[in-house]
Amino acid sequence: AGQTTMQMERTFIAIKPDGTNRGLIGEIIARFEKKGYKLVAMKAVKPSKELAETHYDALKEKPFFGPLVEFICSGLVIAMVWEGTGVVKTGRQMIGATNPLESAPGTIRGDLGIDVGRNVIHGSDAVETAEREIGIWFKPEELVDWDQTVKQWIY
Ligand code: RTP
Repeated sequence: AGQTTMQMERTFIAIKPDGTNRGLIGEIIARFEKKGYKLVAMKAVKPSKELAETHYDALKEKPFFGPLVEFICSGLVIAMVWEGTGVVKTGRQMIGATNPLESAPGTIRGDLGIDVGRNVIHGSDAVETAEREIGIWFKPEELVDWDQTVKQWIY
């Protein structure tokens, strides 16, 4: 009785090397925390070429694929899984349009960037994509099962 074991929606969020270099890690995490989402996994990695290529597999025919992979592997990435109602779609709204020149003020890219190749952050574009990306970046046991009871009334 009581608590159901319903699996909440999850998304994969990554702060890209430009974001970590510029000292934006705390700012970005704070936005997801304050919105009311729950952090269930996080790690700092300098991705291998294989990891970056797998992650961006859908873009492998694009002219910017090589430079994109090289950029993602060039420095520190903060890989995270965030959980909560509508987190995939709302996370994308919080991130803003791919091109920071077109993303609205108030969004992460709209507030913090100007270059499409250096757009600070990645967020999964669909629930299925999120599941795939979480599986690429994390082992199942790295997803933390923890209780946010004290703050549950916020949600
Ligand atoms: P992301 O996957 O990183 O959240 O970005 P997105 O869905 O908004 O954009 P997508 O089209 O999937 O592109 C992935 C990343 O590739 C880089 N990109 N560069 N014209 C270009 O040089 C170009 N276009 C896209 C961006 O870093 C983009 O986030």
